[in-house]
Amino acid sequence: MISYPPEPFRIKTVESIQLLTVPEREEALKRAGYNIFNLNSQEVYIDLLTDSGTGAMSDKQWAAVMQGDEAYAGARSFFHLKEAIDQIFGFKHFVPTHQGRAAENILSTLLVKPGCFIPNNTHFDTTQANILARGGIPENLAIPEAADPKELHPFKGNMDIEKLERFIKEVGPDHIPFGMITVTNNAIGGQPVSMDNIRQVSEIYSKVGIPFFIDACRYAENAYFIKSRDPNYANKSLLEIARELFSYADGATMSAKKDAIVNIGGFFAMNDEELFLQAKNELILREGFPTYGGLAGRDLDAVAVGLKEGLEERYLEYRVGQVAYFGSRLLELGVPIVEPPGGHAIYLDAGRMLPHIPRNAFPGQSLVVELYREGCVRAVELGSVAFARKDPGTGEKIVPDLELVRLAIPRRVYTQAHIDYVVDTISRIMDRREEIPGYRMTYAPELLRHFTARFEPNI
Ligand code: P70
Repeated sequence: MISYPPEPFRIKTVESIQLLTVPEREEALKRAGYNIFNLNSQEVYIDLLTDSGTGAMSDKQWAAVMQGDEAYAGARSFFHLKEAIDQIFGFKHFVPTHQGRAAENILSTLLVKPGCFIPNNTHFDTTQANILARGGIPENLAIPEAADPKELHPFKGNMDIEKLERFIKEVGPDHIPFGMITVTNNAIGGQPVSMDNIRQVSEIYSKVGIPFFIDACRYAENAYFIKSRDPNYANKSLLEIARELFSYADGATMSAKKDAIVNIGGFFAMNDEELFLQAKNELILREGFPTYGGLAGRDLDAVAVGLKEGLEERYLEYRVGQVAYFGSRLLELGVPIVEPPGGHAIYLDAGRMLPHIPRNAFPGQSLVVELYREGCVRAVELGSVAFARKDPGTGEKIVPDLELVRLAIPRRVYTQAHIDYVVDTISRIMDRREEIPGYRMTYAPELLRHFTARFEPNI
């Protein structure tokens, strides 16, 4: 078993959590239509649904909140955020947004035309949906290793360079209004992208004049992996690594709810002046004035401080170490997970864990239900429920390579004892896994259906 550095912080405020009885959990599941998004958080003991907006803010962030400037225009808070974004990201312009998907919405509204293609290593749920909602076609071009949960590639989030070049040739650069890359690659295991890969992707896009945007939610965890896995960057600071990473792009969409450790916030950054002017107009229409963008001034201040804290090396060593510890404990028990563990979560391979459940009976969904039933633990399905979709061109059904269940670790929230509790829960599920039923979907919306679908056991 590996160990990880103790928390580089101490706990100042606590929030109590409670463990429901098994019959109470059963009741809650039925009422929720077997979709854990429909549970009340009071009904959950360890909540690993997401690492988004669920982190614990620091005393410095709370102090910054108290200093928020709530002026409608030109607030001091905006300039605090600008200073942090200038320092870390280095793009010429940005607009604050209330969260990541609002940035994606602006980008898609301005640039996606029906029938165009948007390549990415792997699109995550809201990126994919925002592109589809505007009639675009999201294209996933991750390296083949990404589809093999046992492949120990150090930068498994990479884009397949040859596939990207071929794809651009095939559809033509005129049909690609922009290209993306997601750091870390969330959909396939929170896996990092290497600096070399980002540089190569950037060169390919810029050769043919395609603007390149980074989906930057977990850029700090990605920077930490680059430092620890690429000897060329071992002696660089994380700030230097982040700055180099963004220097290859024309802009970024950011959900500050991840690596900026806030409960709400995001931004859309870019170098292009014309795009900035259009983004500001779109922002005013839907989010708010360009110096607050759908947030309160105090939120902007919390993001400004959080961006810097999220990039601290001692914190990231603990953070990535905690996830690695969780993964190593599960591997010891023979639990099939995506290897190596990523930056923010452990992904159970439900397809391998529950081989008796066919894909059309949603093994991932089934495992999510069992985690709650067995341990009052909440996780999320990232398989055929979250990612299956119709190809807008051919109408063919596209299913993801893997049936995954993600146990995301909120930042600075849970201790090793909490992780150990979840490991014990999973171990008990392993012991009775043959008896676990599949599910039938009784309500299935077209886009982002994992959030609202309903299910019935399919026994
Ligand atoms: C998550 C949440 C958000 C996200 C992301 C990437 C790579 C953009 C966004 C959008 C979404 C989620 C999934 C399951 C359960 C709860 C929440 N990811 N790009 O947990 O950002 O949420 O701020 O609009 O991961 O991974 P935002």
